Amino acid sequence: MSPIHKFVVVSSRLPVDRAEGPDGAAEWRPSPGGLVSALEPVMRESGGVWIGWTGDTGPAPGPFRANDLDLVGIGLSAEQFRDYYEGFCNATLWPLYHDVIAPPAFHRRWWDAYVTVNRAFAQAAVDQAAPGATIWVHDYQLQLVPQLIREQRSDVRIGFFNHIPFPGYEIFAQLPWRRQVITGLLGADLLGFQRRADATNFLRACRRAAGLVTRGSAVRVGDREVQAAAFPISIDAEALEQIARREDVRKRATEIRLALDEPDTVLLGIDRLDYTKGIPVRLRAYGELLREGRLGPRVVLVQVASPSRERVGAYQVLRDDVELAVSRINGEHAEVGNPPVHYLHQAYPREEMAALYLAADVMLVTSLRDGMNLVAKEYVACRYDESGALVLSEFTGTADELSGAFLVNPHDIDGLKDTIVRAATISPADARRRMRLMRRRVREHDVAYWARSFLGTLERDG
Ligand code: GDG
Repeated sequence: MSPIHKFVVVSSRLPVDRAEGPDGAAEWRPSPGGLVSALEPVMRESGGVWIGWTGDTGPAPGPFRANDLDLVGIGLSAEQFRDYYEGFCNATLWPLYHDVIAPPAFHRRWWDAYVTVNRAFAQAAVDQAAPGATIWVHDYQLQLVPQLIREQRSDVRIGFFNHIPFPGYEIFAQLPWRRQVITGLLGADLLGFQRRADATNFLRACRRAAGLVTRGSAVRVGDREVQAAAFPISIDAEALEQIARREDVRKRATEIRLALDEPDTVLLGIDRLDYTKGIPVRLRAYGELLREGRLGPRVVLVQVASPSRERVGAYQVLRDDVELAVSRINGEHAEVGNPPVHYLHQAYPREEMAALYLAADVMLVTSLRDGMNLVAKEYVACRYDESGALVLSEFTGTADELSGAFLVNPHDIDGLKDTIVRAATISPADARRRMRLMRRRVREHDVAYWARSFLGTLERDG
């Protein structure tokens, strides 16, 4: 097939999941997310194509159409799944880039698999891109792809966006392949990060690991200049608010509070079950507050912990820790039919998530480290009546944007407890003032704004 696409998105996962249809044949179901809704208009306008992994170890489907999108599926063998995905992506890069909250493992075999898989993604992009095309590569799983494309194609513009933090140099320097990663990334014309601090960390790594010269946000690479800057990602705030305003969703929110026995205060946590999200510190603070009676008798915590990376060791340990903590709290404080923690290790449809956001008085986001944290923004988008309070970790990208939140250091349990109490006892007027501030930010800087500003900068300066 000749390369025909003027716009190519390369991300670890495709925006569809393979499922079994009613007749037993494979079919593709949309897995909607902010990224898809932001990029869909650009994809349609420019006849774009999306390259990504299908999410299983079946054979690669190659180019196909689903959901009105042109897609190219990359396959992973069982070995690549283990060494590249579970290994180098989830057990080396993820903990390293999140400030080594869990110890990263370094294995040469995993690195080799990372190189091989990155090559396959890069080749697919090269094959799909029309002359002069724009290629947008996403995230830490694909850091070598920009340079691997550049080696074959000098005619294309390449952008890269890192969804997770970029660590300080003292941490990044642990990576045995740090120079190769920097070189891989610098194949791009524009590198986007969530926060300015991430871009600064990256620029420092260019100087220290690769001996390059930087000036402001630019890195000189031979005769090219690469830009590194912050583009904080966001959500489709309008679409989510529309869901939250639906009558059936509002009714469901009322039902949830009824099912919880109409407490005075509903606290909510929604996270992938990941050690970066600070679920254990949240439970610790909540357990102590219950013991001290500081939240009153009619309080509940609903904690959705959606299953994630269940075969990786650190995630199994975390799950055990969280479930032990939950049952300790419930064991100590529950009355029959009335547990103080409702723990849900399940994934829910968007509507149920919106109903939960509507049902919660206080949203708890206590990540130890988080590139952005979209859950915080989703809560704000759903609170169209301007009520509710957000407790937000300083170590999220979102904290740079939402000045109306109650900011906390999640490592400081006493500080966290005090902040939860303040948020739970906020006056309606103060809540409104804070929520209004946050809602304005999330509405104006939505995911479409993010995509426009990244692609605009790539076209202009890249
Ligand atoms: C990475 C970075 C950065 C969760 N459970 C369910 C569900 N979710 C949705 C949430 C939200 C998304 O998943 C999670 O996004 P986060 O930003 O909170 O976190 P990560 O998954 O770690 O994402 C992060 C992000 O990339 C974007 O750049 O912000 O820092 O780590 O949208 O609503 N959605 C549904 N059911 C669930 O059970 N439908």
